[in-house]
Amino acid sequence: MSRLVAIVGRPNVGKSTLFNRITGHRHAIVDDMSGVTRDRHYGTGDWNGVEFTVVDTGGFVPDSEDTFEAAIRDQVHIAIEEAAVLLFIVDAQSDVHPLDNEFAEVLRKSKKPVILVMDLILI
Ligand SMILES: Nc1nc2c(ncn2[C@@H]2O[C@H](COP(=O)(O)OP(=O)(O)OP(=O)(O)O)[C@@H](O)[C@H]2O)c(=O)[nH]1
Ligand SMILES: [Mg+2]
Repeated sequence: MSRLVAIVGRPNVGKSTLFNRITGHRHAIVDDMSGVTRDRHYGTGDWNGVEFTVVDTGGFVPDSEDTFEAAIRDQVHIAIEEAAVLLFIVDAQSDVHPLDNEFAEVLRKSKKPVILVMDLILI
């Protein structure tokens, strides 16, 4: 899978909304409730005629013992590993969240190129 772009971030910051916007479909479930996306979810985007694969991931919660959150974490690590570039989504309507800081550390360790995406104003 070439040119893989992974959409990552803490829960409920608009990752699936951006995924749907990039792919032009509404395949990813968007909801007010956090923890809605639990699996990796692939789609295709196009940037000026260049096709790329994009993956939506669940919200990353470090160190949680919740079974679902732990499973989501595993999925996010796989997506980070296979991606060429990471879109780190944060909610610009709120202050920097402690989970953003902790997740930033995970991204730094990955040594992958990271693009910070904030204030989506998509809808
Ligand atoms: N106003 C506004 N609301 C947004 C925007 N992006 C997402 N939302 C809303 O924020 C909520 C969460 O959006 P999702 O796209 O499901 O967020 P997510 O990061 O995929 O959430 P999880 O999969 O649970 O981690 C939904 O109610 C969206 O409608 C935006 O750009 N502006
Ligand atoms: Mg989601």
